[in-house]
Amino acid sequence: PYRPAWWTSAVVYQIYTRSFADSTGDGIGDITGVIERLDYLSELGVDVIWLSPVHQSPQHDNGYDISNYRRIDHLYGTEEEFDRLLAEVHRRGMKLIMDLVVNHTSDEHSAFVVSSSSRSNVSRDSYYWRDPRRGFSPDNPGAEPNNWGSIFGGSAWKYDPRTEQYYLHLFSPHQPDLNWESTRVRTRVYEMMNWWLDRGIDGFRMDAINFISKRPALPDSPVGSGGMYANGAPFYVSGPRVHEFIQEMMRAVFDYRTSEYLVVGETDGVTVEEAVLFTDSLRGELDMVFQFEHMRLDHGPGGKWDHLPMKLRDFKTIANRWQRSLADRGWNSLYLGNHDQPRSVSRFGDDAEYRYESATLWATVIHLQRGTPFIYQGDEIGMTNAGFTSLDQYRDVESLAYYDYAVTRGINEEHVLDTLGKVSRDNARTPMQWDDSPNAGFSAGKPWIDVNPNYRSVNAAADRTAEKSIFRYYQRLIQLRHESLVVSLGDFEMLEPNDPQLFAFRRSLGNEELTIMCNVSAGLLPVPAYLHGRELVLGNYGEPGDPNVLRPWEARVHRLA
Ligand code: TEU
Repeated sequence: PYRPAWWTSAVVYQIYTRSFADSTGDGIGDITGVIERLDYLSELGVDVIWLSPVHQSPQHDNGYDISNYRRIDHLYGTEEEFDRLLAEVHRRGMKLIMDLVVNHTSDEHSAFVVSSSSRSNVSRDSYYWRDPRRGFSPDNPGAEPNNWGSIFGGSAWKYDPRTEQYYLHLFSPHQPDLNWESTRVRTRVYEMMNWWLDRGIDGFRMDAINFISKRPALPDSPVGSGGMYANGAPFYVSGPRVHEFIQEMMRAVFDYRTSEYLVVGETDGVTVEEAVLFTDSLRGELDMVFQFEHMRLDHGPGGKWDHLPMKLRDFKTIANRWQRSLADRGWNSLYLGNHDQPRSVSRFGDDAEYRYESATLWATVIHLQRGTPFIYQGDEIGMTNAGFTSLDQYRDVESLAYYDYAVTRGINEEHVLDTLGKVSRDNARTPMQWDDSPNAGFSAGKPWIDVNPNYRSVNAAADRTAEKSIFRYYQRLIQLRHESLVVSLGDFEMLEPNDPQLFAFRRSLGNEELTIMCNVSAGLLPVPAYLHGRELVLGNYGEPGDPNVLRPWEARVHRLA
């Protein structure tokens, strides 16, 4: 008989360790800090914790540049503390998945140190090394092996005068791309994955995993070649051998394991067609993927830094397409935020007048679709964008690179800081706001990044005892998913697809049916007659309202009576 996978009714909580809880007073979140807060997560009701990288790293990209995959970085704690975390998570009936960052390593990883030491050594082809383009003198613009730009700005190639060749880095120069064409690389990755699963973790969040297969010729890209560098994405996003590599990985690592694991791929640029291939359980690839189409709706032609307001209709169109396309053969992850995105209540809601209402409305939209919801730390208490006003408050390699790029091209600084204030990844990386004590209870020392000054009113302690509690609302949503099959497995039908303010959809399974109605605006919204008069299962307004009208940012969940 068809037994739905365990994660169809699970909820995942992402911990960005560096900003979660500091137990030593050095201003940086750590593993013991996570252990001390596990009861909070149990009470929220989440099933899985996704822990952002705590592996040994020079921290150029806050741990997404790994120099030793089998060591915990001393910044975050000891091997014993990690094993204690794992035991404490399992003791509470939760699971722990880790980031797997294998599109690239740190440039301080021993494999890269050896690889870069000479033109011919056992590790040389573990990375992408290429000669300067003919006719150009090395380390000058145009000499790079192709015209690809790095996702963090500048060229995707760095020249190494020691061997007079360039190496490829889709991200920062401290993150050289691994050459997955090399069987030696793939074997070493699978061995490391097995080592972690043998240690007892419950799966992986696979970082940039759809970038690992590049078009072998690494050709110039015609896309966006107008600027200094082009967009190489057509030659590395979901590349020619990506499915072959992932199927080989899953066989090598999971074929002989019977526990219940979770494997989610971070696949920026993935299409629904590709996502079906990645998540169709008959193909033996991934359980689910993070797609990014709804994360680009407020990007103008110039990309993420060319910020413009999102149109709800576009969001609904994307949600409907992903729900319908993966309904039978695949599975969706459901998310609005993570450590790379601005805070969702500021980006999609109203973080001032209607912070509680809009945070709970968007949580309703995410948690009641078909898929596995991912909660980013702090979203369960409606944490907002950082409100930074000066450059020296920023830490993120991507944001600092953008500032340099923009200001050197003469864009006025005020506009650049305004854009960073809306878009920077640091918006989601300020310390978790636990209570109104100094540093929001995050640390007894000076935090590595400023605490949001609104912590005195926006914090877990205040929210949990508030009459309008976002935390308690999330608890109800999670409980609904645990209790009702129509939430985890029911069909999805978008309602009023063209309405610019109403986000309404129906879930149905057998004779069970839920209708979800959300007024994504600060105005009043008439409710279509056919949606009237059903039993209210959950709502984000305390007192029942006029059945004919939705109040500002009101979410209502009805069961067919
Ligand atoms: O992000 C990979 C990715 O898809 C990026 O385009 C990401 O969406 C971008 O940073 C947003 O502007 C992963 C990690 O989530 C990110 O934190 C790392 O910086 C990156 O890989 C490199 O490891």
